[in-house]
Amino acid sequence: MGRSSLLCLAFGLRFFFFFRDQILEMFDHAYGSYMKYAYPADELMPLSCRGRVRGLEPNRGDVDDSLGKFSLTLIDTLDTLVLLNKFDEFEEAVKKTMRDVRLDNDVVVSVFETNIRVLGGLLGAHVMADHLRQRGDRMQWYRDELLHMAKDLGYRLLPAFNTTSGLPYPRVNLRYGVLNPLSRTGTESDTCTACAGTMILEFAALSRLSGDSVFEDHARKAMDVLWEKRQRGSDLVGTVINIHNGDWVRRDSGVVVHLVYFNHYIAIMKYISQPPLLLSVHMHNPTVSVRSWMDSLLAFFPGLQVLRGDLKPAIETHEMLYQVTKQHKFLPEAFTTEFRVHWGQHPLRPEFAESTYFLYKATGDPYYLKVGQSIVEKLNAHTRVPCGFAAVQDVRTGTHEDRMDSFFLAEMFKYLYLLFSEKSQLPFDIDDYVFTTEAHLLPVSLSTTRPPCLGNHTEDDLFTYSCPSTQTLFPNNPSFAKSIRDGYKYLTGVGRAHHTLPVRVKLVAEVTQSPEEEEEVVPHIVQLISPPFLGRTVLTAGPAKFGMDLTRQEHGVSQTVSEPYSACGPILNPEALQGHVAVALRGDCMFAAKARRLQEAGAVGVIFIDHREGSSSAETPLFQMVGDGATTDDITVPLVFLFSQEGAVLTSALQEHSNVDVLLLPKERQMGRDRPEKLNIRLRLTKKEQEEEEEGKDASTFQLLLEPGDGMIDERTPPADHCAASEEVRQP
Ligand code: DMJ
Repeated sequence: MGRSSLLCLAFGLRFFFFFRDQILEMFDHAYGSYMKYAYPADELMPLSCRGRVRGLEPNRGDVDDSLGKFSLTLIDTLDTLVLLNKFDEFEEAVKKTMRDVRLDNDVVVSVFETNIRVLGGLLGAHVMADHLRQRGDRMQWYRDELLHMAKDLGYRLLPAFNTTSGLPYPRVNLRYGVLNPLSRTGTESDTCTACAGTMILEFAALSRLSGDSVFEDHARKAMDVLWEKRQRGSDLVGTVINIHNGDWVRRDSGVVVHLVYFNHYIAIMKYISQPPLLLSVHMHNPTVSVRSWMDSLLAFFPGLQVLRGDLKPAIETHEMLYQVTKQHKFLPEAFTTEFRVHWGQHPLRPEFAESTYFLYKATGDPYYLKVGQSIVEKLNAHTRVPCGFAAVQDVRTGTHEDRMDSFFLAEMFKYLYLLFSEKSQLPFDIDDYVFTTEAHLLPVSLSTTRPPCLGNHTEDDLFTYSCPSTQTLFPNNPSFAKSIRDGYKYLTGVGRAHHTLPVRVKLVAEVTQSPEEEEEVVPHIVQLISPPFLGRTVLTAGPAKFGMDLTRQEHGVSQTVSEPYSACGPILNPEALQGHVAVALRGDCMFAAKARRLQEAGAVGVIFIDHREGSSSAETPLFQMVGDGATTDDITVPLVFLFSQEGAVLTSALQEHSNVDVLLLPKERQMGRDRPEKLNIRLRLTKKEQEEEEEGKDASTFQLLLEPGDGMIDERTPPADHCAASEEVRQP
């Protein structure tokens, strides 16, 4: 080995050790804070430095259904302690669990959350305790107490399956079950698909470890019902199902549905995956996307794709997610297809770290260590507080929320620690275990099914190389992952994108807004100038980086709404658009594509209106629309963007008055602001109209005269004393 290789190796090892130590220190801070300030409560409130006890804190709705007064965070953390080689702490924590935790609580809990966090936590911890016991140096006193607790909990969850269909109720009372009059639950009629279909992992493990098949039988039946209810044409399932008759309540289908049978996977790849995006579709009409935003939970999917051996889309989607974290620091709970924040909360979710770990395992590409490093650094820099780590209330402001969910300890630290650990540094062979939904570790040997790598592949099997192997997937091409990632480098608009993406749905950043960007966004306006607005209604607008440069010339004409409103298909009302400014809804396709189509149809400008309900320029920073990565020189009409509240002012004006004349121009050139005389518009009824009016006819025409005078222009809503000019206006 040459000197430079040795230096690289030494540097690499130091890099590894440094981050592993840092992760251990962070874990100690998080777990130590929970034990010190919160235990035996379910969760830590890291800002108040105390435990969250259900009933004593303001009710947060569904999210509180995870809290069963069973020291949730302690149980969820048990097997993490073993993985992190904290055996003393594990032994102590198991003893505390046995001594303090009660399951017979009169509390209504979520069946799904209790299954993945508590049942899964107890099973994972039992497997670890058993492993240590068998090694012979620890836990010799252990008598399967955790497995007994798991079985007890399993029996407490079973009443949920007491429905005609076999699909479980979403909630259960730990003491009274579902149908007991004291249970305070059992009125629900539907549940989420993942809630019904993913119980099988923990329930089957419980049956196989305890020897009692009742758990597996019930969970399998629920899974079979979902399979029966799948849409046969697409092989997709909806997201919410009626537990009594098995009818779909919500037919949108997305990857947050954790049911990924082979056929479902194929269907997801066919309809939902549009690398790098994953877009929910309608299960019966799967070529139609049902929303234009993605939620952060989908970040687990690249990891699952790695396990499926389907690396390319995994790399693409993960890279897209990484770009989003670069723009917003963390994955917001929901973000649009244009990578803007749809819902800004970030409750320290682990899915992105999870996928990063699996991609590193599959590719060995140090790039993923860098991604891990950025996760660690951002957690420390932006979420660490004196009593733990606090969720982010809004990634746009960085404000904290007083919560540290148990999955932060159960999952985040496992995946980060594994990412920076050599196999030999782990207390067991990690490849002998599967990760549950909550990252609890169950032995692969519990499975009676054939190992996936030995399956027979049919010609239809698109993913012949199950189980990732860098050798078979990209032989002699160590930069395979990089070559895929490079196509997504500027996806979110941080940096520049001047290339076409090799993806089914072409998508690059359409907006620029982030602080990293070099250009300032010049505020524009849409000024309504025809009667009765007379320039007093001024709507703040965002400019476009392509199309007519409005800083050089302004544009004024009346407008018409495009058909279809999204302007993503053939334009159906070209006659109406001729010579008018078109109004079109944002979403479904690129701004540039809409503009091109409307220009071709004869529109002389386009006002885009945001599709996110309630958005406004008062609350959302303005951005600049950019092109689609290809040349936009052919687009010559002026383009501006209105948030939906401002858009609503415009569309209701259009509804009331068939033609509304507008000016599109930079805000600093607003008509009448500095030069009021220029917009002192007086309306005179023509002589003809006066005559007709006298005859009782309503056939008003207007004559607009610009006169020097004392008229003043207000923004949006004029005060009453500025109505003088409009008093002369008659509605047509
Ligand atoms: C975890 O509790 C589980 O991974 C669940 O399936 C999804 N949500 C959280 C983590 O975000």
